[in-house]
Amino acid sequence: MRTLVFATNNLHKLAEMRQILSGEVQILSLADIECREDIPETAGTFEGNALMKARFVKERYGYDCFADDSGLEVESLDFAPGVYSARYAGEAHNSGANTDKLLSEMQGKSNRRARFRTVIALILDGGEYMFEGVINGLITEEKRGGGGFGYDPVFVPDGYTQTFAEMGDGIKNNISHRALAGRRLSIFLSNCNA
Ligand code: ITT
Repeated sequence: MRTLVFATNNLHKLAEMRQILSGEVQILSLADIECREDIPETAGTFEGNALMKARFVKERYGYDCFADDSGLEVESLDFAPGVYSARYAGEAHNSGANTDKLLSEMQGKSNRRARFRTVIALILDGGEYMFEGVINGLITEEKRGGGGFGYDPVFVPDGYTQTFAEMGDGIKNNISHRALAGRRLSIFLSNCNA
């Protein structure tokens, strides 16, 4: 099985991606390669940030790797918080505060459509590749459920009645934006092996 570093400091993303790619890619964490730095992500797009994180690890640590930049885009908020999802309520990266701020900005809005988007940047054998995953859904009026992370308690994917935080990791990791992008990565890697 191929081994790749996943350039993330978000342990929830790490656990999800290990489940999504299980049996296909062995994932090393930043702790496994003794990278304890705060990786800059100052680009204005998911694509730019994902590439910045992957290049940082490749250039400083030498490993082929991939990074995920992701976030929530809400139609009636002009697609905010977008690339600022992790720090919507400030630099503390506090999920509870971010979600509270989102619900408060959404008060009184009748259009509650939103989407989660993930862009994965892969650096492999000298090449750079991108994979995207999107899932559409609705923002709830209040938080529901204790699973997942980030904005999961306020997002109900289309075709479901439960939030990502209510449905459990097994379902979320089968249908989420990260699962879709991860599956594209996985297909690419298996074609490279062929
Ligand atoms: P790394 O940059 O170290 O990977 P991060 O948490 O800072 O970790 P991002 O910059 O990509 O990651 O920000 C993503 C934010 O978007 C994340 O902190 C959540 O607030 C939100 N988010 C992304 N995917 C999510 C998901 O599956 N469920 C809930 N919230 C999610």
